[in-house]
Amino acid sequence: MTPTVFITGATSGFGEACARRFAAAGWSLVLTGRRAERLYALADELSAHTEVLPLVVDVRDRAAMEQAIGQLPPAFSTLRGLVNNAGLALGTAPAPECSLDDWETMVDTNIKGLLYSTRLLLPRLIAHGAGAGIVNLGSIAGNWPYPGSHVYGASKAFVRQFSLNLRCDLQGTGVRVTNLEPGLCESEFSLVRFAGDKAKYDSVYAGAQAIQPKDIAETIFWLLNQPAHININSLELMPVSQSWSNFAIERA
Ligand code: NDP
Ligand code: 8X3
Repeated sequence: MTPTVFITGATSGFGEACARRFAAAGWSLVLTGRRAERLYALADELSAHTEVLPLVVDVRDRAAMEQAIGQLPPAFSTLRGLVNNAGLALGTAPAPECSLDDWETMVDTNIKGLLYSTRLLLPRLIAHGAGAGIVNLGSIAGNWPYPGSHVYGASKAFVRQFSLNLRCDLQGTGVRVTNLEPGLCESEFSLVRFAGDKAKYDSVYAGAQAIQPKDIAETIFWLLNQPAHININSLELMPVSQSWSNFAIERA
């Protein structure tokens, strides 16, 4: 049977690269995103290689998610993979200067959106059984604190713990769960974070040899193709150019 992967946030970055990687291997795809034009263009292109179902849906909209997933055609009644990728960071200002709207958007997308897709798709993953897997996009920001990370990092810490907890509840179903925790990766992520400021975007990646979306796609493809008896619980990766820095001390 042709395996199917459901990828949230396939209109750019990791999600788009994943769609291309899985399509190249002949997997059927369900792709989501809000930017309809981009999503349909990608689906059209990849349809030459495999079956692709584009779903224009905002992961924050629970009713829309329920409707879109509830109406999946029978061909998608079992899923081999779910890549919970849709997500974003907004800003790097210190907490006292942040907008509550931005904080809510991160919680609604990175936490609640991921919960909706997970809960709504679990029956299809369980129906597949052995070999099925969920890859959640965590981040190094969920593992390590840094200034300006506040709600973004906390949302990814939620994703990490939710991923580990899910494993407990999925014991016996054959469904695997991995929390993938990348560091610096070059994508529109930083354009979104800096509200479209290209100069700031460029300064984040200048000379850093950041990880590329296709590197992440290759990692996710590898994760979902591990032997069915193996679960990679979490996987943190950084570009070689990135490491840790010292603790901050305010001196009198
Ligand atoms: P991009 O900005 O390139 O892609 C984000 C994707 O998420 C887009 O396809 C976007 O689609 C989708 N998305 C955002 N909000 C929503 C929403 N409300 N409903 C549906 N889709 C949404 O970023 P990346 O590919 O870099 O990031 C993907 C994931 O990886 C995120 O969860 C991010 O936090 C995480 N990550 C990124 C890192 C990096 O350095 N780039 C490092 C570690 C983790 P659309 O706008 O069309 O809806
Ligand atoms: C994105 C990585 O370091 O910008 O999740 O938070 S970082």
